[in-house]
Amino acid sequence: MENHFKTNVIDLLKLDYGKSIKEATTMELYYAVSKAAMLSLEKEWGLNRSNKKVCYFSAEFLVGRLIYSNLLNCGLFHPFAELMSEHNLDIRLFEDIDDAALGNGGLGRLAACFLDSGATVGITLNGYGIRYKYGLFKQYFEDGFQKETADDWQNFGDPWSVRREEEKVKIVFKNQMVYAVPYDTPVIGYSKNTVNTLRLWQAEPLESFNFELFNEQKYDKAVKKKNEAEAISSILYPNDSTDAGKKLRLKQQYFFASASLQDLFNRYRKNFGHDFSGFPNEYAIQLNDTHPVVAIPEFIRLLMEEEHFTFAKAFRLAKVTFAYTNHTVMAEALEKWSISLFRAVIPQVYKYVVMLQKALLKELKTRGIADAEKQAPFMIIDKGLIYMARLAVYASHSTNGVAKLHTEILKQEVFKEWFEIYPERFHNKTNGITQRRWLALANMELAGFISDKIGNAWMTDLDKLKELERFQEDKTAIKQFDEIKKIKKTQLADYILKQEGIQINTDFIFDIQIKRLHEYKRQLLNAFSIMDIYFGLKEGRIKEFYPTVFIFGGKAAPGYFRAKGVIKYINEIAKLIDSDPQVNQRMKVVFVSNYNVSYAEKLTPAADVSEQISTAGTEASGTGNMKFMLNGAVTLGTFDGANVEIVEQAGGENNYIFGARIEDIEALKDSYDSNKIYKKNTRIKKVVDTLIDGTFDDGKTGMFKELYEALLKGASWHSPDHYYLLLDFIPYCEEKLKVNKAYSDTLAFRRQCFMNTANAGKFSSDRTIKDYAREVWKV
Ligand code: GPQ
Repeated sequence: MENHFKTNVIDLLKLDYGKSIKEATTMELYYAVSKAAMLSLEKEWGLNRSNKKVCYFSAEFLVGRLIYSNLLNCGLFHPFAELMSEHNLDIRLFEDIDDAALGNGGLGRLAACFLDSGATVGITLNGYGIRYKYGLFKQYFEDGFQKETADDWQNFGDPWSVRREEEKVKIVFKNQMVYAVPYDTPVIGYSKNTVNTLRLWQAEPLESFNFELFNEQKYDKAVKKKNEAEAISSILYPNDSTDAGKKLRLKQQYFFASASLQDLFNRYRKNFGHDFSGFPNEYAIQLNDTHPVVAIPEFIRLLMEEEHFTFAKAFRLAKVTFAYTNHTVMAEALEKWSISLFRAVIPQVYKYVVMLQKALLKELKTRGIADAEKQAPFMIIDKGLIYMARLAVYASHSTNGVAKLHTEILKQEVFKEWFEIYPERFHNKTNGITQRRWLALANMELAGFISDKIGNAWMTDLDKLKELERFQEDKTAIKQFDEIKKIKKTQLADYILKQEGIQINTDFIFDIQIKRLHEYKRQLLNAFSIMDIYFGLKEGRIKEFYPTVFIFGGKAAPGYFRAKGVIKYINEIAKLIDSDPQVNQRMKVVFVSNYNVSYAEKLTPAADVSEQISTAGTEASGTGNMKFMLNGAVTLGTFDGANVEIVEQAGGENNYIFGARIEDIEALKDSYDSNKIYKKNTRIKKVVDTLIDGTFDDGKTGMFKELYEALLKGASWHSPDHYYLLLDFIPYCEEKLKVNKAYSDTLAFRRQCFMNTANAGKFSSDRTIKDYAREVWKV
């Protein structure tokens, strides 16, 4: 097989391009290597397994670059590396191939990690989503401002997918009918244990163009339907954790939900005819947040209209089939559709939402929840809106949060009343990450070190990392570990130089915050702390300071004015520090451009300090935090999301936790006064004032003033400083200096990092998937 692989690459190049390896372009080689790997799956892919199949419905799959992980999982990485070296080629040449960025951030990346784990642990877990023509926009900076360009990822071809023309289905909207055409990508488990499928739907017109209109020379009209159809799968909405309530978005959701269900129904009928009572024994459907929740009324509709089910029976089947994962407690992300919009797009489905609402009211009454006030938190339809999260809790058997703390908030606040009537439906499934991509591939040096010490069983059993603990007092081992970090820092520095044209000193501490730009994630707080250090150094208030580079990466939604203001502010700080000889040998700020999965694979292994500083109670889980931990960074963070569990595993003594906890915020929130803090504390005032005192220039956009006012005046939709930056400011700065100090004792600090790696076992998505399999999907 391995030998076949090499000759297949060569044959494919000849066949498709008439070229030898030497003559082939990177893209041609990419194509040939990918296709040769696909050929090796012939036996495994598409095996009809008789076990229960789990369908992961998600609007986002942030798979990143597939070629290296697929080669690894196919067991072809070695022959590939050999082939490259035989021809004097660098195995990294495919880094020129863009990521498939069919997701925004954590939610989409989680879906991708889950697919990897599902196939590796050997369950049938297939992904269903949308084949966006354009993924998440590409980001670049112009004078420190974020600019966006389209992500035309298919420009590089898509050798990993196969179009399944014969399995297309029709999707009906009120004023439109389109095809959903599936493109299948193999999801390859480690060692090809199992090969599952990621099925992404592409929207296409029923006919390419209208010949009659064409003959009448009405060319625009002739292609109008085509364009309107293709629009449905044209672009990924770039808003992370916010609900824009747009018509096209609802179309997208219904499009892939209905297509996926029709697909499952077609398959089911082939095997079992029209007796759908056994459907839940064959399929479990996991809804990734509310984006695919419209699948529930659609499921009921299909059963009633095509299989002549009664509502009661269809509803019962839906509940057994569906499970729902919630990924945020923030109100602005919990999707609500206006009834009028919903009916304007999919009137045929609305009917079934109304039936669900009626059934709900009836059930509430039998439970003695009769008056309007008590019913309010349950209402699926209320005051012109449809509440998708409530629909999901009501018409499924399982609702889960993504970290312990998050699940507690769901039970006690967001879905409090639901939890009271259905306690058995709620449970926690702490997120995880795949160690194949985030350690084996992203950090081969550390992976090699670990396997050297404890063997390579950790590749499929991450708890094995615990065995590293016996080396914690072994100075040679810790020094090796330190050396590896140095290598990763050097590699990152080289890459940043190449990508950004910015030089960084690898002797500096690498302090990294990479994630979507969001007020609740508080990149602005990080920026403030950097300004405080800047002033502290200049004033002589801070005497000892280990040189540090503060690295940021992340995209702001194009319409998110404040988030863009924060990017500009950080870029201004970078400029200020660079041009100040008094400090520029001791600190540096870099905002890398176009942060994505592949960039994360370079940044994460190089971090000394992982910044996880969201306001307590706002970050559902986080998964970047786990990637840093696994790669041996200490967490500088709040008691939020999965940080809590990271500290639980790796120990408070090996991490740096600061700031208000949920209870603290709860207790003071009614009397919170950011102005008082601002006026009283001169350090805080000095830093915050840089937003308005002319220290920085925002190019007359008013961005900085607006940030200032958000902190001190609030806005029509929120109170001043509603993410408590000023509250946590001083504790954060103190903790940051504590990490800084700890770093100067290299060995002791590296031991802390080492203990994080050794205790990261829990955060394998293999564990998460097994938990879902056992407790939710029953497979
Ligand atoms: N998350 Cl609701 C997203 O990335 N996008 C979203 O639209 C929503 C949530 C994240 C969440 O913010 C993180 O805390 C989680 O770790 C991640 O989902 C995966 O659960």
